[in-house]
Amino acid sequence: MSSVYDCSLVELPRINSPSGNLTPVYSREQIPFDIARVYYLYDIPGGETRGGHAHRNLQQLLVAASGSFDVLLDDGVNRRVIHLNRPYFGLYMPNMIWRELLNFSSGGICLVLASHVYDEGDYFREYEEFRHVARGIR
Ligand code: T46
Repeated sequence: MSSVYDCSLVELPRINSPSGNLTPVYSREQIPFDIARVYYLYDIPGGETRGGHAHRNLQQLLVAASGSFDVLLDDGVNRRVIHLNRPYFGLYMPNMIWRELLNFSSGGICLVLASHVYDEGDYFREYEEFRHVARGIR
């Protein structure tokens, strides 16, 4: 069973040059899963929150590709808030973690590397259902 303490900040490689910087990410190197999907959140209106769900199986790496935002993590018992504001740090999240993304800066972009393709059946979208299942597994 995953806990919020299994969520970790991963420092990603940086290739710096006078013309700008580049960060590569490889499956099973910086992250413990094979990347099946990439998506990104952008044009987030001020004050909006994303997430508000958990995944049965999905693992992800979240990166603030531009700007910053906060990630509230909840395993059904404990809560943590992680601030992301550098494109060379990623937040690794195992499965069974409720997440809310909030306090997006203007122009903030959240890049996500995911272990599985999109599957609505993988979501818990009701917090009480998630908490009940998560606490039952513990
Ligand atoms: C998470 C945060 C960071 C797709 O069709 N394909 C996709 O790959 C995704 C992720 C979503 N969708 C559709 C499903 C919904 O109709 O886009 C709509 C919004 O999806 P969702 O509610 O998942 O969006 P967010 O931004 O609230 O959450 C997503 C991830 O689901 C979540 O795991 O950590 O981004």
